Amino acid sequence: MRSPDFKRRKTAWVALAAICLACTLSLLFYQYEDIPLSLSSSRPVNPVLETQTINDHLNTTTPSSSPSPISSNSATPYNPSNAVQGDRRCQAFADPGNVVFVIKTGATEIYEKLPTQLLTTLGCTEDFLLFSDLDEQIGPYRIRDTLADFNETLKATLPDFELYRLQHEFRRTNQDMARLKGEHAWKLDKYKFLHLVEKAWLERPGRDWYFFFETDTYIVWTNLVLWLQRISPPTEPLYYGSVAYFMNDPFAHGGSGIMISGKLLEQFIGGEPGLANKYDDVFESNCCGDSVLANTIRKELNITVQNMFPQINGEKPSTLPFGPTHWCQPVVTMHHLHPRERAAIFDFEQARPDLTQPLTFAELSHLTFPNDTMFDYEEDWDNLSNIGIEFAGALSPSLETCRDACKGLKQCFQWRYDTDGKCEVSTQAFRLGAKRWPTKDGHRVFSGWNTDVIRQWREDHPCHGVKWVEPRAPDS
Ligand SMILES: *[C@@H]1O[C@H](CO)[C@@H](O)[C@H](O)[C@H]1NC(C)=O
Ligand SMILES: *[C@@H]1O[C@H](CO)[C@@H](O)[C@H](O)[C@H]1NC(C)=O
Ligand SMILES: *[C@@H]1O[C@H](CO)[C@@H](O)[C@H](O)[C@H]1NC(C)=O
Ligand SMILES: *[C@@H]1O[C@H](CO)[C@@H](O)[C@H](O)[C@H]1NC(C)=O
Ligand SMILES: CC(=O)N[C@H]1CO[C@H](CO)[C@@H](O)[C@@H]1O
Repeated sequence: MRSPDFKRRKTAWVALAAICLACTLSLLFYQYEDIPLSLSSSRPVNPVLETQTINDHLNTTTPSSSPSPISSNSATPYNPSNAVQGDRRCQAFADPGNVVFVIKTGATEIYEKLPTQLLTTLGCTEDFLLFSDLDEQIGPYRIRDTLADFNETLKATLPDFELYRLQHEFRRTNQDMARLKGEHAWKLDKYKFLHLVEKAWLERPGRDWYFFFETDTYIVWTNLVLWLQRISPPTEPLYYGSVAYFMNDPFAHGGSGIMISGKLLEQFIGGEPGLANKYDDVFESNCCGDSVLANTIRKELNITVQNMFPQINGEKPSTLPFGPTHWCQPVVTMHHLHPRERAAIFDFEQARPDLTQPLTFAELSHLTFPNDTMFDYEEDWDNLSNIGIEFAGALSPSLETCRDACKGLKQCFQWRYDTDGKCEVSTQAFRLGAKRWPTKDGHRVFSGWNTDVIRQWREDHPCHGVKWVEPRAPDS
């Protein structure tokens, strides 16, 4: 059941979301203005838009004839008025109560990314913890500075903490911190990981599970609850995630979500703070905080991450490689979602006939590749095809020969042609990809999909039951 202040919270967030939109829009007009930073590093802070100006976009936009594939399930459209009656995900599964949700964010991105996270993924949770790099109160939500107890000497001297100091100055002088967004925020982020884990445990000790993720992580709530039912209660120290490597050492990738059992944290953190401070000086030399977390768990407890990929993964509907490797498994997490992409998955979930059934990649593929309105050709689009095609006599192919080469292959899902004369295809998976605007020097990319091949493959591969991923050693 919802707490009585849920409606109030929701109203507050709708208002905040509106304010954010207004902020973002006004920010767009500042993008090429010099940002008056006094960061000691010479690198400029990234402007809001990475590549082109708004005017460039408007000028080159041509209306697409086919509908956007990322839209609500057309068979059973989600009626927004349903939202008033409640979120169907929560009706299917209430919060099991044995897991602590821990969200890591940063002051430069929080107003852009947190509202939709709260309105979608977190809509069914009873309890969660919000950690950032600045103490803030946003409406009813308290956001903690994860780095409050970080070694003061290091905090005052490490170049990576320049942004941390600057954020306090921006607050004092009432400036918009979203303008500080970019690589500096990413560099500061890694220092949070151990304090994050320590604070989560000390604040909510003794729960079965601790699930750490970020504001741009999407969690399929119903799948998460079904997964937790399968693995609870944990009787041993467990550390699950999507495995990545740094210097040959495996770690659970943070943006994909990291699931750690209480049994592990009990041994790792103990009853009082101290563990995190012990390792404050090791972060600077490591690329990533999630890697430091893995190394520290291994050092302290001799426990290694277990791989849950692709159930836990770092892609999203437009970049997922649908096919043999991503098909009958349930999708629990996705990463790098823009707020609108998040809303589209939310609607897709609400429109499912039975939310108590696991959502597989196969089913999710209908969000990006709807049976009837699939993309078949797009100009200025990168479809992430990745197998280079060589033509006889080292001839440079044309767009047509590239397209025909794909049609001639046995199972070619899609092709991509670029104006350098490169032709690439994909035979192992179908992926949507994204708009890719022409570069200033006129380089363009074109993409096409063999929709019949995709439809046929989908029909030939129905899922008989759901393949839950079993935890496995990183190298297996
Ligand atoms: C927009 O397109 C027109 C006509 O193609 C061109 O003259 C103009 O320079 C373009 N503007 C920008 C900002 O690229
Ligand atoms: C902070 O780090 C410095 C440099 O590594 C170290 O000398 C100092 O003892 C640390 N302070 C605390 C309180 O741990
Ligand atoms: C760490 O664990 C591995 C495998 O579980 C074991 O072979 C090894 O002996 C352990 N090392 C220590 C120092 O306990
Ligand atoms: C998808 O389309 C194909 C051919 O157009 C049709 O045979 C098939 O039944 C459709 N599948 C679904 C799930 O609608
Ligand atoms: C993931 C992937 O394959 N990305 C490719 C998209 O296309 C560009 C250029 O065409 C490549 O450089 C990327 O590697």
